[in-house]
Amino acid sequence: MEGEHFAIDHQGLSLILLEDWGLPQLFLDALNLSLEPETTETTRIARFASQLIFARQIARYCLADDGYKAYLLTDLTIQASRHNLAEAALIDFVGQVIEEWHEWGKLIEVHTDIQQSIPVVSCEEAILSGLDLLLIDDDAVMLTRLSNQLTDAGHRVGTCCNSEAALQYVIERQPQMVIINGNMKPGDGLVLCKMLRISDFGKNLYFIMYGATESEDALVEALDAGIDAYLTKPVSLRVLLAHIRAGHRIVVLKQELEKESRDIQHYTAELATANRRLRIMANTDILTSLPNRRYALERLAQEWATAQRCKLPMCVLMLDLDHFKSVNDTFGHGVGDQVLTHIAKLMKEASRANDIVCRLGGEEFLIIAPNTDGSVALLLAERIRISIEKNQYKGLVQHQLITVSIGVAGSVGDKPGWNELMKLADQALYCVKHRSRNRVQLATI
Ligand code: GH3
Ligand code: MG
Ligand code: MG
Repeated sequence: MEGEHFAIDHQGLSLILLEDWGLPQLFLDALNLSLEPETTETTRIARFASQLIFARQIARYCLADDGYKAYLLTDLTIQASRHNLAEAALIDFVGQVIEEWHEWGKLIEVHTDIQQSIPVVSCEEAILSGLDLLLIDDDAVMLTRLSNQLTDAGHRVGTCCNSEAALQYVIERQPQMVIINGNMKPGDGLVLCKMLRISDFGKNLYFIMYGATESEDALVEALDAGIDAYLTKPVSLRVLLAHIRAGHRIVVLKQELEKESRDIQHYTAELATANRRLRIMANTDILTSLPNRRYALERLAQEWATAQRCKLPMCVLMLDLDHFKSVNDTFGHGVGDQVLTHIAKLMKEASRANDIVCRLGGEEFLIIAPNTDGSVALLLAERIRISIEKNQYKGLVQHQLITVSIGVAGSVGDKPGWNELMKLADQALYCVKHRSRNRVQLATI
């Protein structure tokens, strides 16, 4: 299209511009060569060109979303091994490139949050762009003739003269279709086909076999071994090309199906993450980030059941801030919120790792203390009370100290139940509030 309208395409234009800007000829030649189908040359320019191809592949990988990355990785790993880069080193290197690219993006104000997904190639487009074929025949004349004919028909053709070489080729180059002479060493082609069919990369290959035999048994054996189409010799090029086109449609459909399945996996993973986030949100108090009432009650029931099963003591602490209303009345609700967050942090810091600090609502908190008897729970409560008294929120000028009242209740054996335990801690708290405030009290059963 570019060529039709402007008599030059963007690649040709880039080369002219680079030349105009004084890029040395060696670089221009390598760049030019890197835009051609890959060669097996080993000249300095060809090696440089192959590095540019590799760099382009890395760039594509860096821009890809997770699904496309998985799709590109196999090819990238093969390329990396050609450049003596092991897979682990490649992953490290690519990670570093992505990181630096984001940093550069910030510096030069270029958006780097690009996520390209696998380009969908329609059947027609794919057929027009030709296939990567592997041709296997021990007859060198046949191999050359067919290979030339298929190349002329627009395909990229690799050739092998035995099944060992073919196996190696398939593993390294992953062609889309294999065309094999069924009359090489007896059974050779079928063994190769069976072997590839059980591998991940071989199961999607399209196999065409041609051979001299016309027997029904041989045909059935070939199809059972995983061959997709069988042609009898002499092979008509027209019929072979028609089979390749039919096979190509299947190859493309399989690729599309695989992409869909990868997309589904991707969305399922995203959904699972979203569900987990939702679950966390449903159990978390938005102001203090502590577990909320819903979580507190569920967890209390669980911890109580564990304590019963393991015959361990456990305690709960009910905490209520003293005269908190006056903070809101004096400084406003916003400051009140900040004080609540500050105190939640103090409670968490003064508790042990196993204690579960929750916000029940308003200025009321609950701490579940597993494997803790009453005397230890009283020490914990006192530590929290003192911490809140000592570490006042800065900014409450000329306000009475913010303090907390705490009721503690414990259970040993199966009495009292977890409901009762909460009620007892609440009653102990009520007693503190009525007698004085800024105290802790253990409930009596
Ligand atoms: P007492 O010592 O008897 O517990 O007195 P108090 O003022 O703490 O208790 P009361 O139950 O009368 O008032 C609790 C106050 O807590 C009322 C409300 O303004 C405040 N409060 C409850 N939830 C929030 C909140 O999410 N943010 C803020 N800023 N204040 C809250
Ligand atoms: Mg209250
Ligand atoms: Mg209160």
